[in-house]
Amino acid sequence: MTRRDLFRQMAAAAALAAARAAFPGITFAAPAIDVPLDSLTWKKAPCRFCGTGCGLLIGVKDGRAAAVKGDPAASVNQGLCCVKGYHSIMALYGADRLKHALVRKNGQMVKTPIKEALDLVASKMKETMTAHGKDSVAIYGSGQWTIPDGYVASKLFKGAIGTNNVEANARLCMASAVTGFMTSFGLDEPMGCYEDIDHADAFVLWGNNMAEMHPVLFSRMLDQRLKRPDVKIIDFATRSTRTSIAADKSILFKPQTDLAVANAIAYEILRNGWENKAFLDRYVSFHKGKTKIGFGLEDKFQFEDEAQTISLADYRKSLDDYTPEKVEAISGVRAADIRYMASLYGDPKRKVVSYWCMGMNQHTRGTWIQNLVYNIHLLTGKISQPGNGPFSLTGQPSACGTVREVGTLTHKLPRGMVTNEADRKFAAEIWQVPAENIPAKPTYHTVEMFRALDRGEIRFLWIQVTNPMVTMPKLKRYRDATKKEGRFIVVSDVYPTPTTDIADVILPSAMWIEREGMFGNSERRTQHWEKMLQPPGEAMSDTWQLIEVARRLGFEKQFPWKEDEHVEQIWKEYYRFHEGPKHNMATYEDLKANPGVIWPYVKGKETKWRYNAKYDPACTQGEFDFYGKPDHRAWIWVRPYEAPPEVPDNEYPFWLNTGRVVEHWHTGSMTQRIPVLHKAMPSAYVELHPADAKELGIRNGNQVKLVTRRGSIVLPAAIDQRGRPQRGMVFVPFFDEAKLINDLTLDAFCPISKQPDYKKCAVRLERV
Ligand SMILES: Nc1nc2c(c(=O)[nH]1)N[C@H]1C(S)=C(S)[C@@H](COP(=O)(O)OP(=O)(O)OC[C@H]3O[C@@H](n4cnc5c(=O)[nH]c(N)nc54)[C@H](O)[C@@H]3O)O[C@H]1N2
Ligand SMILES: Nc1nc2c(c(=O)[nH]1)N[C@H]1C(S)=C(S)[C@@H](COP(=O)(O)OP(=O)(O)OC[C@H]3O[C@@H](n4cnc5c(=O)[nH]c(N)nc54)[C@H](O)[C@@H]3O)O[C@H]1N2
Ligand code: SF4
Ligand SMILES: [Mo]
Repeated sequence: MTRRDLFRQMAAAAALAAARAAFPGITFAAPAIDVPLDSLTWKKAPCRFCGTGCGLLIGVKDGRAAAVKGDPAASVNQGLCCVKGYHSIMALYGADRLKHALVRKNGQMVKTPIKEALDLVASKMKETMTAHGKDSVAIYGSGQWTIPDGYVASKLFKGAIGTNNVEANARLCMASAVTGFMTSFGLDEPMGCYEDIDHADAFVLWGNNMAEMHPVLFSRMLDQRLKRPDVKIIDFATRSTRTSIAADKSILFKPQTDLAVANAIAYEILRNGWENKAFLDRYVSFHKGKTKIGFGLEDKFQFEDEAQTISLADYRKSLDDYTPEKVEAISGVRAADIRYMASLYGDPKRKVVSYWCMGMNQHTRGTWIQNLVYNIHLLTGKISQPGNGPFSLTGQPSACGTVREVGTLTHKLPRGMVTNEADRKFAAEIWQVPAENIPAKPTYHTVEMFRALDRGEIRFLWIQVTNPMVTMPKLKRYRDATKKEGRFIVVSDVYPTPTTDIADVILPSAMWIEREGMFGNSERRTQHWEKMLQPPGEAMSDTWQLIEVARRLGFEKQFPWKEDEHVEQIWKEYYRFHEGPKHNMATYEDLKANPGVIWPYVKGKETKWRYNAKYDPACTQGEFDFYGKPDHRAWIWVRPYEAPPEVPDNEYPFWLNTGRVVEHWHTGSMTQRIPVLHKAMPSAYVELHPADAKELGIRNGNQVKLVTRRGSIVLPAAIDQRGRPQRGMVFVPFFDEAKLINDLTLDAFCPISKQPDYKKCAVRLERV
């Protein structure tokens, strides 16, 4: 039976009675509830799914999670959830949950005691390092790693073993957000918080489908518009979605031309004299970087930007190429609409929040477009105040908490960078390893890590909480790489996936509330949950798997923690990295006592707006203090519009855009196993504009072959179903592991962030 048949069977069983038999003890959202609510014990946990970080209460009875509700005490969601949150506990109980370790023997996966599998992992690592050196072993983790998972992975690989071969899928997701923050402010993560929603008068969405991907935050915005009818929501996007329909104004632009539009808005602000002169004078400096910076399509691509300081006059002059009329010709956005957007930002009486997610991050000029949106907020001084600010939304539940704050990326340490000697020394002291252990040079970012696996520089790869054999761009190359002779792949997961399909060892993981953990959401909020359930079979948390292997490698001293206390002990050690007013975290005790705590958490108080002396105790000069930069100023950047590497032509005349749907989490490994979600959205499709469909003779449901320079796939056409692409563009979601759209995508990336662009490449359509 294929996995797809299994999902179908499980969904068929969702006819309620049958489903209850399949998931005894689960309360379905249906009239018949067989667990009396007052018999449940309720415990808090952040939602397993998106970076919104809703607080949930989980009802547990007899060792099973039986019910979920939104936590009314959680400020994020105030008792509300979306479909994924409400069904989250069902993801624990799919029929084919991995319960035992599996080891490949003569081509077959053989059930193996987990202790033996861990022995094999450790001995393979040793053997590989002996033969090929430390940089031949690597770990590829995730923004769904808990904070302890990522911390232990970083300490083991960077500190104990001594390789910077640590990366995470957040490179595919948040890397441009990080480099955007670093280049504009010198410190990562948003200055504001979700409370901005309660104060803002206008919301500009710069290419994200919030109604489906951050639904609870979107409802908070809609709620504000109901309460204050003057509130405006602008959806600036390349595709019409549910977000566009709910917005007050939908403005569509051609892919990549957001760069030009952002510059045109800045042009208009300056032309009208809407800039905040006092703010610019005191708190902003102006800079210019390199141009024509490439796309990373070739192996071992290197790029280093160089900042040149310029004046406001130079900056103003650079915008001459971006008059609304010129930009209308590039972007397809009417000059009047550009002026309208500029007027929202320019109106001193209106508070504006900008939101974005993958439209701006998965972009070959991802760092630049972040800089350009920051420019607009800096020009008008609309930043770091309640209701005013740019806000980069995160995707995964702990892309911030784990990948960005613990620093599970090749160049990062929990505090600072591997390239900085003081940072290495600081980490080595806490980790109790010699400072020389931590190499001073970063190795591979994610795309390059898989390329190195292909080239044979990496021989051993441990993959945890991510499904790269569905989610890597230009997938075929990297799938073939994993199957090459002499490569050893370990995969920790909770279900069989295309990634476990290529593994040599599969380790069954304890999932979410089956272990203790912490996540950090989009608004710098750290959230703790306790272990509520016993994991099935021999499943073990990702943290504990790493500790077991670390000890087998001889690092007992660095990993001395006790099984029932290790999360607390790890937190207490990790806490030391961020001490100080700029990043202080909550104590373990405070985390346990609250639904979540925003950092910097100083003297028992959350810092909701950073860089504003009214709220942020780390400010030492002026009303605003952008202390992340040596000049204590935020940086405005000159960044031009540059076209992407692959654009439609005669042979491949359409743009291919990819993304998500509300029902599914990424590769569907969890949500496809939740019958109601699978039934609501069973398989992938290609969305076309009705006029293009008509021209090609394609009707709803017809099979269409999509061909790019890298591969092809056949999908049913969806015309005016969930969303509508512009003419000349198509959209395909990536949740369906049976229809791998990433066989078609391109692995071009932003040269500064190294984040790939899944939103644009050129495709041909053929009716089958
Ligand atoms: N239901 C659900 N929710 C999720 C997830 C999920 O899998 N399912 N995943 C979570 C994760 S990890 C992430 S990263 C987020 C993603 O959240 P989103 O970014 O909201 O979702 P996507 O579908 O990836 O991207 C959609 C947007 O990309 C924009 N876009 C395309 N091309 C361009 C361009 O050239 N420039 C700009 N500016 N925009 C462009 C489109 O206009 C569209 O609005 O969702 C999170 N939430
Ligand atoms: N075409 C296209 N591709 C994309 C994107 C896109 O927009 N378009 N977006 C990119 C982005 S933004 C992201 S974030 C990535 C997401 O890509 P992935 O991280 O690869 O996708 P997930 O489905 O979230 O994978 C998580 C895996 O962890 C498993 N899992 C769940 N809980 C646990 C646990 O507790 N422990 C362990 N060990 N495993 C667990 C799940 O079963 C699943 O296999 O995809 C990227 N790829
Ligand atoms: S919005 Fe995100 S965090 Fe909240 S319930 Fe839905 S998936 Fe979970
Ligand atoms: Mo993501």
